[in-house]
Amino acid sequence: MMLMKSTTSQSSRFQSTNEIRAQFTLAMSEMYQLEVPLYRKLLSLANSVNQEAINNSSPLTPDEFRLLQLEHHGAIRVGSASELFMIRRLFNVMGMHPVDYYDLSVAGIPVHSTAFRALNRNDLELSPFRVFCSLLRLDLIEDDQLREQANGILDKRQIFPEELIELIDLSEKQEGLTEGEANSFVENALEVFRWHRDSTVNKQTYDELKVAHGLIADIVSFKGPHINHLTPKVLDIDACQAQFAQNNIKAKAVVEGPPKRNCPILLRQTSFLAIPENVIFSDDKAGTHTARFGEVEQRGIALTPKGRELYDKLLLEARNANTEIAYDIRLSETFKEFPDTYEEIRRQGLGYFHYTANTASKQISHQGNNVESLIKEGLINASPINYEDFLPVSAAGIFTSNLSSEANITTDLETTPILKENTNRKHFEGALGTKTENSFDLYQKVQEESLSNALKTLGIEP
Ligand code: OOG
Ligand code: NI
Repeated sequence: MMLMKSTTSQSSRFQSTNEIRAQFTLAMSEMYQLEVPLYRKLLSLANSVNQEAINNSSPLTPDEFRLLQLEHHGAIRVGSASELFMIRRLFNVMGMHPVDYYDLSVAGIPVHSTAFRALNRNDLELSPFRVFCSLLRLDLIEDDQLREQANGILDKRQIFPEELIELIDLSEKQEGLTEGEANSFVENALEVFRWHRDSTVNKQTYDELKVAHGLIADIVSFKGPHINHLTPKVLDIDACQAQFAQNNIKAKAVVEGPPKRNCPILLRQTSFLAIPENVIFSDDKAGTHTARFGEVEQRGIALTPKGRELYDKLLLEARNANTEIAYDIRLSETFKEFPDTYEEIRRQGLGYFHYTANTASKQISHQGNNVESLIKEGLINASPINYEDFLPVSAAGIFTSNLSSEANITTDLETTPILKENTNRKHFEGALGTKTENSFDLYQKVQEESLSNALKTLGIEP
């Protein structure tokens, strides 16, 4: 068992939430490698790409290397408000809290989502695992009868083992779990995300749900919200994409997110396509279901609202530009407008930075607290803050690549009706039982606190 300090105050008789999350990540990874053997292959590809990248640049610290070996995220899809409510309580036991709201219905995908993750840098560094969690929007099924039927099926299912519910109650009551309780919690939580090849519906119902939308069939037809992918971090995602092709692994046509840059921004992702798995329907008919895949991610600096606005604008431009030109070329072209040095990104207020005092050069000749001149004088260092969240357009791309072809998706993120989004968010947060954290606020807070600490260290009034 890894030894980890928790930044949250907990009595020592309890496991830290970081430890429970780390243990859960390992257990999930082992389970998924057994369930989806191609994922095991992806892990080994990711590993060799990372080794190669490390050989070609500066070596990693042991801690950076340890982090690289761990899955950074996974995703699940739940069917009802009560399932989402309990999932929130489940992740809370592991120190994971809902951050941001993603309305994917604007991209023709009948879900809305959040990501459960640790909130502060320390905790994320100790155990980075987060879960992108989507809730089905049953109201988007047009056929009244099918909607009622799906509702009835979801109403009847219980995805959480009794023992797990008791452990979640206990953890909330005593504000933590002992080592023994935590082991049992991880074991039981794993059951929620396990694959079941026995479908709860007959073949005809499955087919009807699938015609309505591939995602609806995936969410409604099974005993629980099977984990649908896991995602390790890679240091060179383009090399990974090339490796998929070289190994004859069918992958997404394009890497989602920004282009390759000197100063990576936000998040780039690609995946191997979902594989067909054998299922047995409740009428004993055999069939296949295609929903589960493997993904890799590469992360860069978190952007401010101003930086994000520029990112969204350029991405849209690239998507709408002359489609006779290859997408990655269009993307690099349009993103030339986005500054590609950290200095410019900082000066234009496009990204978030973590500030530290450089006490070695403490020859305070300095007057005033102008950050730019403090940096120029070498009194303060600024390092980029890593983006820890997701991107709705990319997520929509990941969803669509992994759905069967009959699903009729239209991507139209430009025309998000804001009022409607607010109503949807209210419903989502109502089901969740809490508001989602705003990631901009979280990054802003880290930046502000680091700056005020740096100034204090230098003895300068903020
Ligand atoms: C989630 C897709 C979104 C990502 O990395 O953007 C996602 C899903 O397929 O359920 O995981
Ligand atoms: Ni993902």
